[in-house]
Amino acid sequence: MSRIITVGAAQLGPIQKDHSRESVVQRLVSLLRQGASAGCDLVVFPELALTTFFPRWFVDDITTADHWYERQMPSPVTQPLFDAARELGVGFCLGYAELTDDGHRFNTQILVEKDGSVVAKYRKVHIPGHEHHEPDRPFQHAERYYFEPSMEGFGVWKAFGGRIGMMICNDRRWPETYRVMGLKGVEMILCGYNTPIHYVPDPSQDILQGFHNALVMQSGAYQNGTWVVGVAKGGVEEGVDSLGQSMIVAPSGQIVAQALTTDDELIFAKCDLDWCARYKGTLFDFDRYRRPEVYGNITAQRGVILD
Ligand code: CDT
Repeated sequence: MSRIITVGAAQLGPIQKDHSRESVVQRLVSLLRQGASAGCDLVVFPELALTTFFPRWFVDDITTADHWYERQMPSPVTQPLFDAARELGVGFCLGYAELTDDGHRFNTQILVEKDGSVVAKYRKVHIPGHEHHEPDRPFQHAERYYFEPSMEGFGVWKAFGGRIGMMICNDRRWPETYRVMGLKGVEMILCGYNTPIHYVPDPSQDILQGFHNALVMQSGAYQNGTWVVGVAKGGVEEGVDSLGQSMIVAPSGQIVAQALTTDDELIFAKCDLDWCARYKGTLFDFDRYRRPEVYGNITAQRGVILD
């Protein structure tokens, strides 16, 4: 038996500050149409896929940044994407900045079914970067100023014939992200990212960005017996070069498709969800082999405690 999801990773090239939402939505619809032609059931877009990566700039009054956030989804501007999904019978996953009615700001990703209905919303748990203006940096990474961390944690939803989870960018570097979803039986994790090549706190990591990106997603996939779909917004955006290398990773940890450019580019793969059982039922048979009784520190403490 096999349960196949044909999934597309719709990498985006840069979105500059002056690019309109309308023009970006057109790019997304074009990628969704390419996905439909390739037989995709589901197309995954990057983190903050509607705008430039605005946390690279600091503003003293956060309300002057409100225009980067979505107050409703769908909205009149994003409706064409939902209409295209329904017309084509292709679902999608979309990252955007969310401003709630009661003033909360989240880095959010939604999962939309083939009929254009929203089936799940995930808000980023691990918020990287800094809270305050750091004027000595060549560019800011002020996500901790612009977004609050989700208290809802990681969900897994029954959709597209399988168990689908979501994570956003920095979440992919933390093994707990995958394991919490692994414990809910996840079979495919969808992840959008914006990863500047230059890591200001330690530039020695710059040449390793691609390696680390693959390392975390391949190990997370293998150790939890799940597909992982990682999708970049890459290229030079407002002078900041960001990683491409979007990829689809099998439960074996093998990369089955990878983007070659740092531009708008669709890659896709036929993903057999039943492949997950080979790992979940053998080496990573959690119920048989895990030892939660000795893992207490993982949830009891945040940082290192030296004896
Ligand atoms: N968007 C995002 O989470 N980016 C981070 C950059 C490194 S932290 C400054 C990432 O983990 O890729």
